[in-house]
Amino acid sequence: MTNHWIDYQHSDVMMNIGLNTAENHPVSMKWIQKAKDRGGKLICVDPRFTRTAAMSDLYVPIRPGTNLAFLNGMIQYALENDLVHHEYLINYTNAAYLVNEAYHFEDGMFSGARLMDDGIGGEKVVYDRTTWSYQSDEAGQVLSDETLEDPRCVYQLMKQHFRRYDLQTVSEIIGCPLETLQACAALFCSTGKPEKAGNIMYAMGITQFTHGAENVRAIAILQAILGNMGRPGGGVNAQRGQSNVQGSTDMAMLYHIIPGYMPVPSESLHPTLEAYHATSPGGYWANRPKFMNSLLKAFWGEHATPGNDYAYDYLPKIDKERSHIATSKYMGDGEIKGMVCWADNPAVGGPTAARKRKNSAKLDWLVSVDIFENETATFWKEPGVNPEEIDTEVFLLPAALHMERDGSISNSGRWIQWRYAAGTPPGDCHSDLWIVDRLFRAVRDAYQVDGGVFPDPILKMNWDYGEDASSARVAMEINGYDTRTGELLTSFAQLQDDGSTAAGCWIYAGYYANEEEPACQRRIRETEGVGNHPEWAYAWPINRRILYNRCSADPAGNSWNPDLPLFQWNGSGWNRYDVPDFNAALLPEESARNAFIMTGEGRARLFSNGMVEGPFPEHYEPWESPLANRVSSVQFNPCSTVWYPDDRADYASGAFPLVATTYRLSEHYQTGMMTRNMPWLVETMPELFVEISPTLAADHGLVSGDQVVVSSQRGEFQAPVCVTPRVKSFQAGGKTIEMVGILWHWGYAGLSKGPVTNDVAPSIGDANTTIPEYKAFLCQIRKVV
Ligand SMILES: Nc1nc2c(c(=O)[nH]1)N[C@H]1C(S)=C(S)[C@@H](COP(=O)(O)OP(=O)(O)OC[C@H]3O[C@@H](n4cnc5c(=O)[nH]c(N)nc54)[C@H](O)[C@@H]3O)O[C@H]1N2
Ligand SMILES: Nc1nc2c(c(=O)[nH]1)N[C@H]1C(S)=C(S)[C@@H](COP(=O)(O)OP(=O)(O)OC[C@H]3O[C@@H](n4cnc5c(=O)[nH]c(N)nc54)[C@H](O)[C@@H]3O)O[C@H]1N2
Ligand SMILES: [Mo]
Repeated sequence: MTNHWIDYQHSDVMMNIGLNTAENHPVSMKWIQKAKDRGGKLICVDPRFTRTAAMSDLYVPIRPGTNLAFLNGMIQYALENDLVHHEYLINYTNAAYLVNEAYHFEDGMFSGARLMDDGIGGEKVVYDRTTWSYQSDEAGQVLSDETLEDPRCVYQLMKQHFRRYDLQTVSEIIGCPLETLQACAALFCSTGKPEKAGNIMYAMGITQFTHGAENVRAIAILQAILGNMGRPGGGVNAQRGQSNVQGSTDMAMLYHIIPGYMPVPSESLHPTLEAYHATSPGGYWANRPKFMNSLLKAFWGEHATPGNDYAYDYLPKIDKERSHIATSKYMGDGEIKGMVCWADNPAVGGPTAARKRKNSAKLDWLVSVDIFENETATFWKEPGVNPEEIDTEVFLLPAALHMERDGSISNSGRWIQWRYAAGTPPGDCHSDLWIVDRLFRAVRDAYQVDGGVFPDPILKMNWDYGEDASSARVAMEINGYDTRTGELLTSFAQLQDDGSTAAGCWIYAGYYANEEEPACQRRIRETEGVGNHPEWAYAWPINRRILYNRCSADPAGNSWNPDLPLFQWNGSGWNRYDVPDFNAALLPEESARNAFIMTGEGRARLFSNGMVEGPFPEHYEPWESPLANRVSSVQFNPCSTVWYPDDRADYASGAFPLVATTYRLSEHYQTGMMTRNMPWLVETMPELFVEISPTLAADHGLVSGDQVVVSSQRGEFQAPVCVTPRVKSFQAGGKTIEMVGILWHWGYAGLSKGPVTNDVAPSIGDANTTIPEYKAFLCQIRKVV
């Protein structure tokens, strides 16, 4: 999130897209309501009429998997009707920059396309991104045209690219009436006025697609051209999911990053520390060697020295893709022998989950660290499976609940807040920290006694958190310290690359700086200002509440919205309500040149070489779709890896004519372990069901409560139907397309049991992140008689 929940109250228009705020993030609804009370408008873009839709001023139905056509349509509308924020565009984005003459786009493909081996026996498009660059003069200075008239400037290339996404075309792709789309575009693009702020919030209905990352990028572009970034009430706001998923992502839960969003070192790209540092991007990232060397110092302490490249060789290097989908595949191939499933239940939550359970049987051992005995831990006794045929040894380590331990939690708005234990765990249960500490020490002891192929990374690890693993000691290590004095750091600006500092996660530097009263434990409410509450908890980085906040004021330093000043230049300095995301010692005109400090050019990138599929977002259909791509001959994301080619249904066969999408209920949580074991929640929502429209029900002779089998190319399950007008068919591409809404909270463990619906979901993912395409695939239903 660039902003935070409380900041929603300042939005003039809020777009809730691919997200069901009212049911899945109910607390944030309070701040949406506050904005509405002040005259703000809420738009809800969703295939279903959700409870969020019921609260909105405008509901926009959308065929699952077509967000990019919709968002590109919004961008096109803003460009075509000149609703962009001009001064912002010229000063804070790369709109005026001239692009390499060799860059081009034709029929769904960008320049540089090459068909390459995908590493698993197939092929995919991997772009050579050389032409996705700027023109520069002999001195290396980027050329630009502030009149925005040069045909090679980003702005003109954008106009060319997005021209194909007129609202009529978009309406035919996404299945939303043209008038609704026009009303939506006019309302949201009204925030292009300098004094107005628009906020886009999203979640899984944006990301869970083969082109999910491009959806997010399109949101960023739309927000940049309307001048909505860095402003109170604006921003690109991902409403994060699991409690502390923000914190765990910051700490490198994802396979392709290490703490603080640095890339995981790869064997081929970064064989040495020097090679790793050489790939540091420009902008503020030029400081990455300081963050990295400090991280290595935190890991290996006195053993990390300039002489051994700060023990860089101890850090494991990635060899190939290790995403969720990939890992399960390699497990099935017999390459992976053991798995630790820590607070994870892939037997229910993973795509094509039956295959994941089958692949688990190939493991020699499986450890489940969990508060319940979930489906993953009991895969060997799933109904229909014979335990005698499974050799996997399964260990269950009982964990403590979050209420039974202390530590920090980072919320969607990046606020790191400390929690205190409210009880002690029962029986043999222990906190996850206690378990990981004991596990590490046991492994270290084993290495000490038995030796091993490469014991140094374990034996020399800087690991001492006390007998019972103190979370405060871990927090201080993450916060960072001076390695000579042990003094805690107060800011990441203090980090050095010479071994004099250590820090477990550079963006967290300062959150635990004062041991007596750590910033993340503060609870002081703000009495004036814009609701940033700077002394309540600690927002990373450096307690900054709104990112890119130089953009809240014009180049001269005047707040775009005088009624809501975040930064206002007073002639000699800034009146401020936030920590500057820019060099506040400079004159306003100077800092304005570097308003997006993390990018090399200091500007928001409307044209970028950062994504694998292209410099501009382009609509492709989901992997399985009922329609041919309307805007090009490229059917689905050509850069996605196809892990299981035989898993794809051919729409033309007629076997799977319906579109499936999956989503959540308020009463249940994820794979259901934490809610299907609660009698009162089971009582409120006792069993699985699927939702269909009255018209589809009529086609199949179904009424609510009838049992159906839902099938896909990959599997099937049985459930009762709920016939509801919340679900409607779509008129798109000259067809009537019906949808089946699938919940995925059930499994064969726990108090309330039901089929694992993810058995029908496809194991294909986004080309940048490999998040599975859970939200749009083909299926069929048949009545059980
Ligand atoms: N009660 C409850 N709360 C939760 C959770 C839970 O399981 N239960 N899970 C938590 C977690 S981990 C997460 S990640 C978040 C997820 O939060 P959300 O993203 O809100 O969760 P979903 O219900 O999966 O999906 C949101 C909406 O996307 C819509 N959708 C499907 N396809 C499309 C599409 O193509 N375009 C658009 N625009 N919308 C589409 C669905 O109809 C659905 O209403 O919720 C968190 N909060
Ligand atoms: N079809 C479909 N599938 C989806 C999604 C979708 O929208 N559609 N959404 C995806 C998303 S966004 C997510 S986040 C995943 C979620 O997938 P999972 O993370 O696998 O699902 P959870 O049910 O949250 O399971 C986590 C496990 O953690 C355990 N647990 C809870 N608290 C603790 C604790 O303090 N310590 C330990 N050790 N264990 C604990 C729970 O008992 C549970 O067994 O599912 C994904 N799957
Ligand atoms: Mo999630």
